[in-house]
Amino acid sequence: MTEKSNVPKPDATSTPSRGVSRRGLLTGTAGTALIGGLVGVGGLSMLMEENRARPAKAAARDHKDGHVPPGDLDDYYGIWSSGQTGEVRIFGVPSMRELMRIPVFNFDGARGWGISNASKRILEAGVLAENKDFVKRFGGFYLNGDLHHPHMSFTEGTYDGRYIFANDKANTRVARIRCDIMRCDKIIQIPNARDIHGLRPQKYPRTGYVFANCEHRVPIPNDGRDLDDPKKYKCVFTAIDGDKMEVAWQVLVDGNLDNCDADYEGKYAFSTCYNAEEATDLAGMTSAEQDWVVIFNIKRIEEAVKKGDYKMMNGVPVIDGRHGSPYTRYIPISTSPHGCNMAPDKIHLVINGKLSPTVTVIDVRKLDDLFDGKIQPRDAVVAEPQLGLGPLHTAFDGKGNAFTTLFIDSQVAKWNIEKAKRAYKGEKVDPIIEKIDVHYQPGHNHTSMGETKEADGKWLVSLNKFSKDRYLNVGLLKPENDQLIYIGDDRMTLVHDGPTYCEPHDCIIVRRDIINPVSVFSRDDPWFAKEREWAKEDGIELEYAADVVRKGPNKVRVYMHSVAPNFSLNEFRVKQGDEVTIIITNMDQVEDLTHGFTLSNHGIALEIAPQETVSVTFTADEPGVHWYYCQFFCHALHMEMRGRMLVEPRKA
Ligand code: CUK
Ligand code: CUA
Repeated sequence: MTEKSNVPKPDATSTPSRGVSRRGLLTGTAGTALIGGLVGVGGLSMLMEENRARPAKAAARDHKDGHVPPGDLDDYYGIWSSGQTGEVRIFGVPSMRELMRIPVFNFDGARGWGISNASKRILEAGVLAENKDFVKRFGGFYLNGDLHHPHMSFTEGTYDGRYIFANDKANTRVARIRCDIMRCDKIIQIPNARDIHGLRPQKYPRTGYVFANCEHRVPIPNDGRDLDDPKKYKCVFTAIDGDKMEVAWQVLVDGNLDNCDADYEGKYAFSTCYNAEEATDLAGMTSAEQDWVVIFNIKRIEEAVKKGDYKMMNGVPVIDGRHGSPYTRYIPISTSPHGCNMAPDKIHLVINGKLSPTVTVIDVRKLDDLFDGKIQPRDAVVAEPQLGLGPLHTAFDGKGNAFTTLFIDSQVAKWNIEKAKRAYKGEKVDPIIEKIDVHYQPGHNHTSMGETKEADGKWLVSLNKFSKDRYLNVGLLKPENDQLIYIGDDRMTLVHDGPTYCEPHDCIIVRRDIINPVSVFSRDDPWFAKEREWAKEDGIELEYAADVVRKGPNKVRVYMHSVAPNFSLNEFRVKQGDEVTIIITNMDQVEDLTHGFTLSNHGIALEIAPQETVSVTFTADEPGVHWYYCQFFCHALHMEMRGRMLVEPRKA
């Protein structure tokens, strides 16, 4: 049954076609023509169009001092993690302006993330069957995350602008963000693993695999067995198929895995590996002198999967890659190494010592011989310069130099890879070129395009864990301090301090031509495939809908669309206890004309992007009048963009 609303459907000819300007749109509909007369909206929007039309001067400037004048665009997208906040943030580099946040492992009331059906489908899919009951008490998904490592998909050794992948250490998940719409479209929880930490995409030939490290060892299956027998706990390295977002295979390892990276030939992946002792306390984990970097032989592992040399565990082929396995090699490194960074020269892998003042440089061209037994593991090491205290992560300028954060020294050391190799051979040469103070205690650092073959050596960001006295005192918790350093000439120059909310671990800096997001949804986007299915089933045209469709005694679907400043239904009627699904399509077609749908006292708020269809499902428990309104300021009559849900009491 379909109830008709009292709001006339706009006829097709009054709906503006794609490419129409905001001014054209605002003056083209009956409602806005009226408002134009009242408050001069037409004039205002014309002014906005003129403002925009001013040519951007970004191309002409080099922004060397980090200053991007008002109206200028940045040269790079900075993709920032947010640690325990659980989202991904987008910065402009070099301005360090925060441009946007992408909710992923968190709840976001502005975006309706965790409220809309689309976001819930994604979040709920990111829970393994064995944990479904457990997370029910949170509404069916985890409410927190710990997102350390956001990295873009690669094609042939450089960023390709398709996806950003990120880990959640808190709940053992991996997420994917579609760069065209800048939204998270998939989350998976990884079986057989605990607490995914290091994450890097395959660089060549393409991503392909997303490699993800299990950090904390547990029994597999973790069903109550071996509680008191930590020697039997296990850790796996996971390869995820980044196109399907499914686990492709896992490799059982000794120790526990920390950070990882991949080579430029598609042959090897690497992980730093600590706790060779397989202990469960700090003293035990650091008692031995030595841990490893584990080398994974991708071709051999793929062959093992093909020929069946694995155990199926929780639906995933698990290969035994512990010591003595043909699929891995363990190169000894001083105890508790941390960062794992492949250089853009495609040859050198840098392992950061953390507890040791050194970094270890491995020549990946020697790894074939290592796997063939022609050399010993340490023979792959070609340099081990001593840089300072607490080396955590290394970035590269593409000109043979490396930049290593020194956590304890609060410095970044710039050093030369060739010189370090000569020093390792015994020549009297100092590989360190320069050290710069950072404020304070840096973790990750990153250079512009630095983890790709297109590293351009312009910018370095040092992500410092403490800001101490660098900003106004804001109380108990201080911001972190992300510092921007110009590295395009002989000296490192600190140009900007940027406070960040807890706690970005890592970032990437991507040339702006590589990322090209859309401003308006395509009407056939899979993002709202489910809603299209419902509409088809109900014989509704989403784009012009103003319908209440009863699906059963306790089930109602409410379809509407929006054109600023109207919802096509300014009231609808349901019965107390109905399960109500509201499906709204934003028919505005100009960029930046986002609407919202907030239903008061129901905990419901949705973002509705231009040409997007959004839905939300809830139970109308409370009889009475409930206003819904648009919460994104979209029009001079934005405050009037609202309507009423009338809930009839159900007679007992
Ligand atoms: S880890 Cu945070 S400083 Cu999670 Cu990449 Cu090294
Ligand atoms: Cu639509 Cu405010």
